[in-house]
Amino acid sequence: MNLLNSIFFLLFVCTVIFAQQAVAEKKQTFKINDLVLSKTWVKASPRNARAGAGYLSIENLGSTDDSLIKVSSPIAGMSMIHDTVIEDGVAKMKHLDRFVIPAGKLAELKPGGLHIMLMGLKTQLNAGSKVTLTLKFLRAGSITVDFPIMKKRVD
Ligand SMILES: [Cu+2]
Repeated sequence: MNLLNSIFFLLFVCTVIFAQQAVAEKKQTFKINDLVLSKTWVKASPRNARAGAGYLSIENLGSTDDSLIKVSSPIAGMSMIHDTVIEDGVAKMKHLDRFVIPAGKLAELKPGGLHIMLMGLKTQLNAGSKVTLTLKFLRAGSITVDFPIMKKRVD
């Protein structure tokens, strides 16, 4: 193998490893009692942004409704559950005390809809880094998960 081939081979190996890590991150799920959390991510935000948003999917495998009742993160002064509502043609964010995940259903928090609002950011939300979030559910209990920071999630 000449030098150029070696370089190409290394690039190939690196690309394969990187792609596998990306897939592993995408498929990562977390189980807490009857709930399965997936597609966790926080949107990368511009320099000096004071607020950010986190998203995930929550599947309730149980036969009883559950609710997300509290969110918190060490990187935010305050974390809240928000929904997006259209009022007079303008998208506005609405604070929710709780968010119900019906029995046997999949609930999705995603851009343009429900989200976890991170306010009073203490650090920048840089893509490639992670945000630790603790989610408290009425029935299932609390779970702490590292949400990867991404510019955009495609899946
Ligand atoms: Cu919000």
